[in-house]
Amino acid sequence: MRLSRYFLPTLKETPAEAQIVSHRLMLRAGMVRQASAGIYSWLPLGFRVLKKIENIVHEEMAAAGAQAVLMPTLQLADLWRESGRYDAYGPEMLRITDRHDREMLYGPTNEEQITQIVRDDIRSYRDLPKNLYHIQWKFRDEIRPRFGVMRGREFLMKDGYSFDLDFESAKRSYNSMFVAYLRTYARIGLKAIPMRADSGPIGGDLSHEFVILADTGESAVFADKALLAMDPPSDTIDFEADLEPIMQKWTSLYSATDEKHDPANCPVPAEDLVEARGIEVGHIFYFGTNYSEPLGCAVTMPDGEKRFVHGGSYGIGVSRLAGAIIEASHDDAGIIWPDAVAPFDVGLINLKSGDDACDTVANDLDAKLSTAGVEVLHDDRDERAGVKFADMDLIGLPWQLTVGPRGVKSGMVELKRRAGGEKQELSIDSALSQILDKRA
Ligand code: P5A
Repeated sequence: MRLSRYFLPTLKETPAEAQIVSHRLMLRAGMVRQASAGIYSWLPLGFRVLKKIENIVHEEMAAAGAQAVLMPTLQLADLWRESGRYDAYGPEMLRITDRHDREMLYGPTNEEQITQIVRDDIRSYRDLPKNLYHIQWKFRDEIRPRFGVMRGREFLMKDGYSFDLDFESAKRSYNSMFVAYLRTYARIGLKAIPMRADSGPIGGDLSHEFVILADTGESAVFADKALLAMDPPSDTIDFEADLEPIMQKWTSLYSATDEKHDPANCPVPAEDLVEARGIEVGHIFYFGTNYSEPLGCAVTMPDGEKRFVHGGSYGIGVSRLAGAIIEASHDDAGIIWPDAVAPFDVGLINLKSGDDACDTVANDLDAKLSTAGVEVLHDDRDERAGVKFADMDLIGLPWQLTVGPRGVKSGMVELKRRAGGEKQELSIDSALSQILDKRA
């Protein structure tokens, strides 16, 4: 992609309305623009990151046996009256009336909608378990939307729902999502810690939130340092196997947010306790028959008995993650994307666009990398070197490959790794093979 044609409206000035670094950097790097309070448009660079995160989520959900669907954003108020949440949800719910005076709402979550689908189409115990999810926009009329996409009113969530015959089977579904979440965050390049949580408006009696550590996180978290040192479950994990041992391993070590942490009763000695700041990037719930009973979602057992299904729901804050990654990975110059979610792999800088020798080398590098499947953002603009380097650092692509008039004479280019900042003078071929090797 040539930067001269790309829509990348970077800003030099720090926008005054942005209080936290991810919000500032997302605006400055031209990733998002605010449409109204807590509602954002995603521009090309930001949208690419969102899609990268979504792809990882889709792959990990598939590995764990969940199936993708797509439910609407608008739901019928009557469905929420059946569950009893229409009134209980309060002013956070955006309520809408259509031309026929039918009351509707912009979904803040989809427990009711998915339960209706399963209620209408699943009749027999033989059809369970099922695990269905979608990635869809949500709306919650937060009283104080802030921190950009981290606490929006409209935000993108992966929300999944499991349906099982009994607690044991539902716990297996819960465990598989727990493990899938650990893997998802690890693949994105984040260290996520599970914490025992309250279930809030979703309800139920078993719940964990997943918190990533970042100095600028909203809440204080306390954890056994051994938990922080744990490696995520391997990517060859068998989701058919009993995952309870992994679950136990991850939940037996102490972790708590500040609301739950009681220094007087903390089981971890002070020298083993880490205090950090965190951002909630996921939350999972087991709520038994809380939705299936009021909505009448039951299956017929072999003896003809009707049984209400046991449910769980599993959320990942997809749009929040874009901000959370930046909170966890940036420096004074800008964003430092983890390779897995970077909007492009390589920023190719031509220091002297219009110069034949530079253009030939830059175009050739662009073509070779692109052919090899490397995503290149090629800065072919007629701008000063300082502007080009500053923009590249700001948008944070993992590699910067610079072609300049002095180097090309002797067939040399400069390769910089954005994380760490090491620079190397290399021949064109070795620069290419370094980038390709690192990806392999
Ligand atoms: C689980 C899936 C639920 O809604 N129902 C379906 C359950 N859980 S949750 O904790 O309320 O939300 C799941 C994740 O969504 C992100 N999130 C937000 N992201 C941006 N702005 C918001 N206002 C917002 N609210 C929730 C969080 O990452 C949360 O863990």
